[in-house]
Amino acid sequence: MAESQGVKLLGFWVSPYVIRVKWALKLKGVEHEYIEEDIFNKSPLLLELNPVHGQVPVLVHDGKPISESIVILEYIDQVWKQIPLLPQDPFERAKARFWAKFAAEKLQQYAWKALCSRGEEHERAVKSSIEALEKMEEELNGKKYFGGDKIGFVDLVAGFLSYQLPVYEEIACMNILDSSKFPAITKWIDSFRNHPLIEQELPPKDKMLAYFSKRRKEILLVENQNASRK
Ligand SMILES: N[C@@H](CCC(=O)N[C@@H](CS)C(=O)NCC(=O)O)C(=O)O
Repeated sequence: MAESQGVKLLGFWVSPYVIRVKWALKLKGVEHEYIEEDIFNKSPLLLELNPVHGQVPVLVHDGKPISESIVILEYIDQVWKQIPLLPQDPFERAKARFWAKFAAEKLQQYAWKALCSRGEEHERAVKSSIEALEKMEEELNGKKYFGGDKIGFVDLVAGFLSYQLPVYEEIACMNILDSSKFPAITKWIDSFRNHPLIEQELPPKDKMLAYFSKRRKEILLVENQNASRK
């Protein structure tokens, strides 16, 4: 495939931002070279390619670097037109962008906060996660995927729910994704996770449990130290 020449992805194995880009490349059949980064000891290449944030993912296409996972997804969708991720209709497109933004900026952030906080802050974050999930449940109702019959833009952005949220729940002993309360999301998770191309890019659960338990401890420790300094 001529246009897929010179595609590189700088990533980090458990990053939900990276994984959504990997899924998009897989779904579209774009061959690429994957370069694993150590985000705790960033390479000169990463800092050169993403000098503003120094974060992964970075997609490099024909030598040009693109950062920010959602921007990358849109770029991929415009360059490799097969298996479209965003709808063609302008209104439906705007709606898909709206829900992707909601999943990334609300749900994902609340769930992370719920994992990495204690006490009232934790309770508030769990409540906000559940309320955000209720909105996603309503949006999904009746459809197999957020994108309709096929996996689309919103599915890729909300995909972290299917494999990271259960890990957060186990570590922080919390119940956000109650299947009786969220039947549509529960069904969606099942279809999404079991899609052969999605499944291939899911990090091993035991490795995620170990990684996020450690991150949570580190973040809570820093918060305790800051609180005792006040
Ligand atoms: N808004 C960015 C977030 C990317 C991000 O937070 N990446 C993390 C890995 S999960 C990272 O590179 N962290 C290193 C750092 O922030 O210094 C996106 O959507 O791509």
